[in-house]
Amino acid sequence: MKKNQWWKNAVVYQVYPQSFQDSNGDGVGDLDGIRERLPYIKKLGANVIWLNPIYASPEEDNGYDISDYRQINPKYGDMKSFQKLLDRAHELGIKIVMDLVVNHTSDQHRWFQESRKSKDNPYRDYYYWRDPVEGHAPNDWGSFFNGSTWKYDEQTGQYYLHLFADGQPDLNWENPKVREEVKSLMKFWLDKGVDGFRMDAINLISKPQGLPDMPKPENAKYSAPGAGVLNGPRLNEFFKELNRDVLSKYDIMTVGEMSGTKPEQALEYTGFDAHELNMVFQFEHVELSPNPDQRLGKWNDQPIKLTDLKRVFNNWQTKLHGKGWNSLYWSNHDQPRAVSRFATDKPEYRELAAKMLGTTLHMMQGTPYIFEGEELGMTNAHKEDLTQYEDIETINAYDQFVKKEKFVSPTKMMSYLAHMSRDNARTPMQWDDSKNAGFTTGTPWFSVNKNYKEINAKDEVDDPNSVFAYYQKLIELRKDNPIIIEGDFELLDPDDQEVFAYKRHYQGETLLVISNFTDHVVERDYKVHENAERLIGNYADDAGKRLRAYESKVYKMK
Ligand code: TEU
Repeated sequence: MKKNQWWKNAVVYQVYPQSFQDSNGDGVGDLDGIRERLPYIKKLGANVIWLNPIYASPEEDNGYDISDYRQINPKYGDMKSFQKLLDRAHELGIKIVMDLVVNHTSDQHRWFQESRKSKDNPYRDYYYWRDPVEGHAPNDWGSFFNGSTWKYDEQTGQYYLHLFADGQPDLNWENPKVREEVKSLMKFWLDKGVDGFRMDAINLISKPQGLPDMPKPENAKYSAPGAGVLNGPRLNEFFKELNRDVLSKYDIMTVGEMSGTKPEQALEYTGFDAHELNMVFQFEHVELSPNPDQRLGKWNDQPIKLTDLKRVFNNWQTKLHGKGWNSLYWSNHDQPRAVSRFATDKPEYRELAAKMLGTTLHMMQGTPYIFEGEELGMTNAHKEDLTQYEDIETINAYDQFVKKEKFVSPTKMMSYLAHMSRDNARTPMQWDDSKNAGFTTGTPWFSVNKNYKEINAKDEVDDPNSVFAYYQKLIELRKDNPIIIEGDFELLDPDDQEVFAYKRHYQGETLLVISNFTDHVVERDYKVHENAERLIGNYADDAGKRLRAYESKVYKMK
């Protein structure tokens, strides 16, 4: 199969199906709703959609707990509506990438239902079952959603492993039958014509041999989630097998979701000669926030330090250049909203800040991912009450740190949630200023952000000064400027705590990207040539060395 690496030129738009567009008034987004909105995505200029899971699921973790990989969750539609969506997208020149969630299944999946029946069931070994050790769980691993990764099952007197919720038992990839099942379901979707996979938590599939205890943070009962389990011993081998037997036979793209991964490891997986995956989602920039205590994991309410952010991007940009491929993202369904977290959502600066972040990221090397609403500058939800949250990670964390351990005060924890909860990203798409922001005519499954009258697509799509119009232009620029796709990366002034500036070089051209991350004026001299062309900027005019609040601009020079 001839491969042209089309994914290098792609811009991906992430659709969180339940929150995108409801077409039948039941309050939940659906596949027909997405199809109706394809012209919007086309207008933005993105040419690939990543769809979060739409498969049958009891939804303990918003669809990341799959009970049947070959069925569509009825609340989203059926296989016919899926095929119609795929066909229409293809007609418009938009590809669709599916979420592949195969580190674990739902406990309602037929394999697990069989597996738990008896120790000699043919499916027993599809999962990890272990005897209790001195009346306790087999090891000290901590789950991503708090507590132990082991759950005791009365029926056979053994524990099963779940790195996420108890309803998400981990598949045993050591068992070749499991790998054959995964390959078969991948082919099922690829044969329908889908254009690739975003592979969920995929660097957790190879567990360390013997499942040993892992070091614990001080005073903690369990090891940190994923500690010692990420990027396990057989990961490269499993990827090569998937590539050889399935991926290489189709003209598709793959992106592996891989927290805790360094550029050196990413190169093993995405290196152009590796025959594994096309790119990974690394987590280093989204895990930078200062952590008040190791036990708290991701929970905090502090801004990141710009010098740290620059260090991380510089490392990825330079180490992968010419050898592997980066994915570029500020936000997704697991992260808070980009403006709220990396800049500001204060109304007077929000639009400037959203455009500034867009520029900073989209001028780097790699495939950009835009999470629905990011192109409008949508913000965190600023919820004030725990009952307004629904995400399992958020609720479990509150239960553990506030209620069980009394380790964090309720007020402080609410502040952490407002800053970091995944629910900030999951509020419905803001289409217009009508009731429920035009997302649904019914009662939305999750409440709409209160600011939808000020921030919505209807106001933005035809306004040449909107965040939407700015993102359109950023996407357009990569079509006419191969330097954005191919150029190398040079970070300027790594110790500057206010401005993120870098250069790209390609075939005698230089791109200079300048972003002021502060809300005040700063002066910087980057020796911009007189004949430099200003390709884009978030202020109407150019004030030269004076950089205004959240100002961002890009020059092209010979
Ligand atoms: O996320 C995997 C993952 O690494 C997350 O646990 C991440 O660290 C966390 O969400 C940050 O807050 C994937 C999916 O993207 C996520 O939505 C699922 O909950 C998870 O896998 C389990 O399938």
